This record gives sequence, structure tokens and C-alpha cells, in this order.
Amino acid sequence: MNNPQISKMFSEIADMLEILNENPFRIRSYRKAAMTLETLPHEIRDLDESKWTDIPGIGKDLEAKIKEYLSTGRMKAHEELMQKIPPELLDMIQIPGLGPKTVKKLWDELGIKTTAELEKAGKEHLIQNLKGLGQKIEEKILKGIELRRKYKERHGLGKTVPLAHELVGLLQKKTDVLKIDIAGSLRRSRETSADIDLLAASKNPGKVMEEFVNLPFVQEILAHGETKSSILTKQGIQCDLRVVEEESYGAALHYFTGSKEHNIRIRQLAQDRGLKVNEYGVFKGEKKIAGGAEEEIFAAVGLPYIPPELREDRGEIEAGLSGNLPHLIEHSDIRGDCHIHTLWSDGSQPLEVMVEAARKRYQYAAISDHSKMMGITGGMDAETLLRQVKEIRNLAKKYPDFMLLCGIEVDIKADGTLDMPDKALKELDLAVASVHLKFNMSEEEMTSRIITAMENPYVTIIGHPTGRLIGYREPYQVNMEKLLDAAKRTGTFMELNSFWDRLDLNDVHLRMAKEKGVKIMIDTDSHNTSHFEMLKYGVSTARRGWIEARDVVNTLLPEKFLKAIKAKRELRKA
Ligand code: DGT
Ligand code: CA
Ligand code: ZN
Repeated sequence: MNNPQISKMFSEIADMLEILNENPFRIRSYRKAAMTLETLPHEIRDLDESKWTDIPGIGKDLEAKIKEYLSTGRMKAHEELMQKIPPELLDMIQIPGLGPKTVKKLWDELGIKTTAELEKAGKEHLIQNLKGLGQKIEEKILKGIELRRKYKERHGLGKTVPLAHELVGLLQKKTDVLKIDIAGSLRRSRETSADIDLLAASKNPGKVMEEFVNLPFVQEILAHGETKSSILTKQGIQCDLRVVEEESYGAALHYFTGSKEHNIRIRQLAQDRGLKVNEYGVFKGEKKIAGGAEEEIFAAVGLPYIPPELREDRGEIEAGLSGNLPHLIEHSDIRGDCHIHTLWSDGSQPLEVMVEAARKRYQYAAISDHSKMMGITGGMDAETLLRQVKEIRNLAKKYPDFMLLCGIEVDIKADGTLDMPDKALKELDLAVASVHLKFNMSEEEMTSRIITAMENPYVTIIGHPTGRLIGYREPYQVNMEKLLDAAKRTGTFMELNSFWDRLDLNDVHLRMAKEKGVKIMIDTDSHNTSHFEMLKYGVSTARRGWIEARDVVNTLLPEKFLKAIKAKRELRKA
């Protein structure tokens, strides 16, 4: 996995150049290349070298730097810049409320070089006195430091899942590995994980461990034992591997998948039946009665198989015992996507390209670019929107086998009205309405802001309903109970935004929605074609929320889906 590393170096170079007040064009070219590499669907080293400069944003100069990195593992330009600025400034840029310019200002004027110094200056209220900063920003920075601290030890699915699959792939190739799986919170698809837990079966654990600690990803070996080893990967994520015998594999997989709370309940059930459960199997006295497969463990305590996403002791044991486990939604149930951006706003690829990619995965899709309030994203006014509609309708004719729809992601203004007149919205098939600005409202104000938007007959879906960015921004204050009741009353769908750092609605909210009979729309919020991959995180989060296919609008067949999205308009128009 070289692309993410090169991308990170380019974006750090851009940050450093910005701190050093260098040429804005150079800065922009590094940023652009970083973004392209981050989302490139193939490893750059697998591409023919003569094709590299065909990649948007990669010119001769950056091509040379990529070559340098791939052959030496280093980038001189990056190292030279690192000599010129305090190294912690690069971390500080990631703190909400800060960017390269502010970091430079703080360094120049207050001599701040570390997060600790920054926090101290904030608490002494020195930051608010700087020109252009003020009290609000000072508060935001302090909150940001706190939030980053809280999440520092936990990693989002977008980072852990690709890495875990890569590690599994490498280990699977080793002849001594009979079985291998991801366990722990990652297998349960929790939105963040402290580490990656892997479990393998082998007759030769010593050899497997030897190979594990020698993988190319290893930054540091934290522990190297016969049955358990831990490494710190170059990505800064810890990965633990346990190796067991094949006949204990199911028991170990169950045990190390957790959660701890779920495991405790299973052990109690076993005790009630005079049995003992541990990571080696289920025992009746000295005799092992189960252990090879997870199903056996559940069966031994009188349960059907419980999917990992449900194993949180949130009622899954009771539901299992009474035969009421949900039939969870699956990836293949999703037939469409209604949150897709293109070059018409802040997407990075043309309409046609996004539609081509959507067509490969779905039976229908709606393009939903931003409205103009999102100025920085190049949002659309009514006139532009209508031009886009024309273009989409034209394009749709090309694809008789695919239902291409017109949508928008329209901003919900502070008073709950929309950033687009109804008479333009009327021309669309659907609208996603979202809050992007003015987050600082009381719970009451924010709740009524969003409910006002729901009252509009043209608002089909509320986009990323709590506005959180995992590890970066807390959700705005909003009363979810009231939002969901209003969604039910008005026939508005609630989005589950699948982007790994949003996952909004979250698992708890999803379950509430289901219980209230509110329908969910699982979208990707794609800004380029590689983002369609995000869907898997949305689906696994839905599963954590006990969601079934019938709870989700975009599992419907095209004709029925069309009916469903028109229903609210029909009902509330008169
Ligand atoms: P994390 O790492 O904080 O994201 O969450 P987990 O659930 O992956 O926790 P971790 O890595 O500490 O342990 C992996 C699994 O091993 C955990 O889900 C359940 C099991 N486990 C670990 N320690 C205990 C324990 O003391 N008691 C029980 N019953 N299970 C445990
Ligand atoms: Ca774990
Ligand atoms: Zn949005």
C-alpha cells in the first residue's frame, strides 16, 4: 500500500510549504496530487511508469518524487522541509480550528511548537488576542485538542479495514496458516477500533508468528510469543495475532470477537446448563463438546448463530433465545444511491464518469450536488441546477436499463428554510437536505431547524442527520427522538451516510429509527468513483443498528423506489 503513504507525504509537503509561505501554485499542485493518489483505484507501482504523468495532477516533477520514494523509501524534498519547521506543527494542523496559516501565526507570534504549548496558551487565553483569531476560535482549538486526545488511540474503519484485509491477504498466502479471520471490534464493525485483532489456525504457530513479525508493514515488534504477537504497523495501528489449533478455532474466534459484554452473557448461559465456555471450547466437566466452529458454541448454549455486528449485549441474546433475531440487511440488498457529487459542485469527476461507475453497481442513482450556500464547494444556484437537470435527463436517455434521477444536496438554512426555491426543487426527483453551516445552536433550535426542513414536501431525505465527523467534529446538538417522530409524520427518509468518518445516523439512532418505523436511505456521499466503496461501511453500520432490508428505501426495485420517493410530495402538495 504505497499510494496512501505517498499521498500523505505530498500533503505534508504542501502543509510545510504553506507554513513557510511558499508559492501557492506549488502548494496547490502537491495538494491536488495528494488527493488524486489517495483515491486512485490502483497501486501506482502496478501502473506502467510511462502512464504516471497521465494521472491528473502528476507532472514530471512529482513523477520523479514518486519514483524516488518507491525505490528508496524516502523523499528528499520532504526531509529537507522537515528540517525547517518544528515536527509537531504537522500534527497540530490536524486539530479542528487550525490550518497551516494559523499554525504559522501561532508559531511566529507566540512561539508555539507543540500541542502541549498550544493547549497551555489556550487555557491562558493568549490565542484570542491574536489578530484574526478571537475567543470562538480559541474555544474551538481547545475542544479540538480534547477530541483528538479522545480519539488518538482509536482508528476509524476507513483506516483499519483496508489494512486488516491486506494483512490477512499476506498471511493467508503462508502455507502454515490454515484459517485466518479478523476478530475484535473490527469484526463487529464498531465505528472505531483500538487495534486490529487477527486470529489464525495453524499446526505450526511458531513459524506463523515468525512470519507475522517480519511482515513489510512492521514498524515495531511489541510482543513476539508462541500463541500471541503484537506489532505496531507503519500506519501507526497496533495489530495482534493469536494462533490456535484448528479444533479450538470457533471458540477462539467467538471469544476474541467479543464484545466482552456479549461474552459474559454467553458464559452465564453456559453455566446455567452446567457447561463451561472459554477460548478453547465448550466443556462438560473435562470433556470438550464444542469448539471447531462458532455455530457450535452458540448451539451448545441454545442459541442460533448471532452475527458479529449484534454482539454487544444489546438484546441479541434474548432475541436469539426467543427466535426473534433480525434478518440483517446485506450489501447485495442495496439497489441504488442518492447522494452523489460531481464536478457540478465539489465532486472530483465529471457527471458522465460518476454515472458510468454508479451503473456498474446499482439499478438506479440520483445525482445530488451542493446548493450555492456551500460556496467553497462551488454549489449551484437555481439556474445552474436547472441546466444540470437538463443534462442529467439527456444522459438518462442513453441508459434505458438504468434509472438515473435528478437530485440535490440542498443546505438547510439557520431558520429551516432551504437554499433553493421550491419551484426549482419541483423539477427534481428528490432532494437530500443537510446542515453544513451554523452548527452552534441550542438543541431546541437545531431540532426545529431540521423539522422545519422536513415539513417541505420536496425534502425527501435528511442528509448526515447529526453532522458529526468521527474523531474530528462532535455531532451538533439535536433531539433525535423528535427528529425521528417528525420524519415518520412527514414521510421523510433519514440518511445513513456510509462515509467511514460520518456513519451518520449511527447504530443507536438507526435502531431507534427502525423501532419508530422511519425508513432509512443508505447513501455513499461519493465525491469520486472510488467512494462507492464506502457502501460497505454503511451496510455494516446498518447491521449494527439491527436494520433489515425492508427498513431501507434503496433496497426497493426501481419502480417501487420511484413511488416511494414521490409519495411525500403527492401527500403534502395539496
Ligand atoms: P477495542 O480493541 O477497544 O476496539 O475493542 P475489542 O472488543 O476489540 O477489545 P479487545 O481488543 O480488548 O479484545 C478483543 C476481544 O477479546 C474482546 O472483544 C473480547 C475478548 N476479551 C478480551 N479481554 C477479555 C476479558 O477480560 N473478558 C472477556 N470475556 N473477553 C475478553
Ligand atoms: Ca481490539
Ligand atoms: Zn453533505
